[in-house]
Amino acid sequence: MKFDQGKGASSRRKFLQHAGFAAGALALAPLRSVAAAAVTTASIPVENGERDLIAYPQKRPLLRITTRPPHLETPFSVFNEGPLTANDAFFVRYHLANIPTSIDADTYRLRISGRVERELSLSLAELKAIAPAVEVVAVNQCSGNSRAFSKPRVFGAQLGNGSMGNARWVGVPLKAVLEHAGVMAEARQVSFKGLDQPVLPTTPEFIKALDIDHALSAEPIIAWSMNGTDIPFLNGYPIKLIVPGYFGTYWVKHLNQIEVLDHVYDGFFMATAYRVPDNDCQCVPAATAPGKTRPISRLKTRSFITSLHDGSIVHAGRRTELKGIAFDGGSGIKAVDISEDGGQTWKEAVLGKDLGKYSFREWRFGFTPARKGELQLMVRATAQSGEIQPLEATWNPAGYARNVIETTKISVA
Ligand SMILES: Nc1nc2c(c(=O)[nH]1)N[C@H]1C(S)=C(S)[C@@H](COP(=O)(O)O)O[C@H]1N2
Ligand SMILES: [Mo]
Repeated sequence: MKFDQGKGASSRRKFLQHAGFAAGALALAPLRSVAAAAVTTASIPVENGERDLIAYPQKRPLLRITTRPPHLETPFSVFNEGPLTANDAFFVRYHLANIPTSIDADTYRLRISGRVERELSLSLAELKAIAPAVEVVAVNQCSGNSRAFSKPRVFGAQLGNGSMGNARWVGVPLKAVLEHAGVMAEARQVSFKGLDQPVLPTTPEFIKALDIDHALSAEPIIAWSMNGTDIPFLNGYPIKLIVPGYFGTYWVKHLNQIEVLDHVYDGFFMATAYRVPDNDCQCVPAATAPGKTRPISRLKTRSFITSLHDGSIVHAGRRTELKGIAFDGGSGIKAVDISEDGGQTWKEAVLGKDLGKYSFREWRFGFTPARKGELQLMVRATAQSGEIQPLEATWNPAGYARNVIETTKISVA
């Protein structure tokens, strides 16, 4: 793909046009031909689970959920490659069809306004100079990850388990930037907006907000580096808000406007969308509507087997090494357990290297299946916070924050 990587004299990023992307009529042909050499479809195990595998610029073929805007999922096998998700395999999600197709890093500005002592308009160089860079390995997971498995099924993008990824992010603390601007005493929330725009004036802008205490905590960072290199265009180049432990909806891409507010932000993507039932399980009885809701926030504890999938075959009497990942909303993983008997008894897996409490934690488990036949393997994580995955799936109308104990059905031959 011929596009400017920003390594030359100019750091202008302009590649979606080369992919035929900016054309109003959506020139799919070049995109198809990119992916043609690879497998062209894949599926997730639900009705209507067939997906095209499409390669976008800087991306290997990913599962296409929608085209305009691009919404791509990571094929699940990628999560067996290691605890960090490669940039070219990382999922992509946008809400608004008018996404940037060309970004000039030299003229890019991040504006900070609202209830601040000094309004700022920072170049990327000025942003980087505000404070020493910090690094965090953190999971970005879409609120609707695994939504397609909701029963009864729910409206929204029918996502499998691939709308998540784990990366090493480098940037400056949001707190340092806000303090540079000088936060006024009446501040209650901080809102964040990126370069993407609605096509129609009636469509709400994608703006997210964090409470002031959260925004001024050590957690959120404004990052420019992902796994040691520039953030891929579709993942938010040149800068993206990283909110470790929080669902991906707050991780605003192509971040260019920060506003300190003296009130709770009430735009569509906070007040209407991305809300969960206001109770401990964030759930309601299936097919009912919640009374009170609140904005979705921290990730729930999850774990997956990555080395085997439904239909995998292992051999009786032969040792099998299981491998997988686990994560939670920022307390860190305490234990991962495996059950071979439908959840009656559990055996502890061995945890892999600790990359930090916001990261995927790899785990391994060796076992020797005794009998031939079908075998259901279950994996369950317990977080340092004490949170443990439920055996029964909970339900909410948007299919958010799924975290039921996963079962992988394999055959022993
Ligand atoms: N500017 C912008 N940032 C955004 C969004 C968006 O639509 N526009 N979507 C959010 C949602 S819902 C998710 S899940 C993550 C996905 O991040 P990724 O595309 O880098 O994987 O981006 C978040 N940041
Ligand atoms: Mo999302």
